[in-house]
Amino acid sequence: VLQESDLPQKPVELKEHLNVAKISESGKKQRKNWALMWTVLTSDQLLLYKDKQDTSQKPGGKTDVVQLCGAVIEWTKEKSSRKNVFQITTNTGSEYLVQTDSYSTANKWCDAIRKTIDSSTKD
Ligand code: I3S
Repeated sequence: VLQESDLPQKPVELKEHLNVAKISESGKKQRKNWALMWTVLTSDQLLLYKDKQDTSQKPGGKTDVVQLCGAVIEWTKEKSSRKNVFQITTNTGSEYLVQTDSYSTANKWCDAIRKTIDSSTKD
C-alpha cells in the first residue's frame, strides 16, 4: 500500500508563519477569519498548516492547499485595514488574503509566489 510518506517531496522554496484569511471558496464568499498559519511554498502549491509541528498531516480540514497553476496574485488595500496584504485568487475561484507586519517579508513572499505562478502556469 502506498503511504503518503512514500510520495516524492516537492522542494520547499519558503516557509514561515503568515496571517491568512480565506475570503471565498469556489467563487462563494466566506466570512473573513484571519489565522496564523505555517505557510510552505513549494514548486507549485502553497500549503497552509494550522500547526508547524504537524506538517506530516495531509492538508485538509484546518489546513489547506492552494494550487498556484493559473492563479492570480495582487496587492490589495481595499480588502483589509491591515498593512502589507496581498490576495491570491486560484483558477477555481478561491480567494486568500495573506498578511504580515514586515513589509520586506510580505514582499519576499509576494515575489516568490508570483514567480511560482508564472513558472507553474507556463508548463
Ligand atoms: O472585511 P471585514 O469584515 O472588515 O474584516 C474584519 C472581520 O473579519 C473581523 O472579524 P469579525 O467579522 O468577527 O468582526 C476581523 O476581526 C477583522 O480583523 C477583519 O478586518 P481586517 O481589516 O483586519 O481584515
